[in-house]
Amino acid sequence: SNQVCRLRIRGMTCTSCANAIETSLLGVRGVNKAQVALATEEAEIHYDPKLVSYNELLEAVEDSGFEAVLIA
Ligand code: 9UX
Repeated sequence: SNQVCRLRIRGMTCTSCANAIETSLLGVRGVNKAQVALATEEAEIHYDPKLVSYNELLEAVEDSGFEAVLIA
């Protein structure tokens, strides 16, 4: 199955930041698609909730050096 969530990401200052976060998210098992927008500070993530949790998505962003919170 597939689900979409959005995260607010703090701390990005350039396009490479956004690309690094996308790469990090895409490396998580169960993530099918990840788009990070610098201008809006938002990430849109398509994932299988049977394979990956919100917390793992947040951790993937934080491991690449940025803060993330779920957008309700
Ligand atoms: Mo370049 Mo963006 O080091 O933080 S990746 S500014």
